[in-house]
Amino acid sequence: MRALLIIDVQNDFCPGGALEVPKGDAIIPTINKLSEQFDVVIQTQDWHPDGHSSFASSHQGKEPFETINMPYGEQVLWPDHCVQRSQGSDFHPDLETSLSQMIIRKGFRKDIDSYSAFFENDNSTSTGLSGYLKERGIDTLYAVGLATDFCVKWSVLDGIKEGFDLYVIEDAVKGIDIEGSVDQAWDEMLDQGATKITSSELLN
Ligand code: VGL
Ligand code: ZN
Repeated sequence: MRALLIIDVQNDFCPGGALEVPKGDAIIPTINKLSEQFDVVIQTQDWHPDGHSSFASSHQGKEPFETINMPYGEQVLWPDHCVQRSQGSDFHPDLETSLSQMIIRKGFRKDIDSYSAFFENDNSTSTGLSGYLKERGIDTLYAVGLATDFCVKWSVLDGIKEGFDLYVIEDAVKGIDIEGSVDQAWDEMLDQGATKITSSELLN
């Protein structure tokens, strides 16, 4: 059985948001159409506490988009974004959320960031999504949302490692693109066995 996985379509990742993905909102109409074609729709929501360790503002003298070493490895520092209960953490108002059966929140532990829908950035703390999908008999995922080069990429790579078949819908994802990171993300995803498709192959 297949599921649509809608990653982080939240105000802060859309134009005007704290960590905006250029034209991030442009994929929303396509995602809404796709949702209607799926029996199972799952969403993720980036959901950070105030003062989260991935925020540059939590590290003296650091600016957004610099990197630091965390106990679990290298971490890009971000502007404050998707703070729990803030308007920026809400799903974009145009996103159809009523068809979603499960919303998985991630990044709520202050000391670990979580790009992936499956594992936090330490690569071992599970969000529980893999077990949820397996218990429901879901073996194939179609990934859409934001951002191609971070949360989409890590969700796809971890999903493959967890044994799922992963399709990435090219016209329903958008990236932040730091120094070629979108092209690199595609290379990594395809290299690890993801399949790139367009929404027209699924919509009729
Ligand atoms: C994301 C950076 C920080 C994402 C989340 O959704 O891609 N990127 N937090
Ligand atoms: Zn985040």
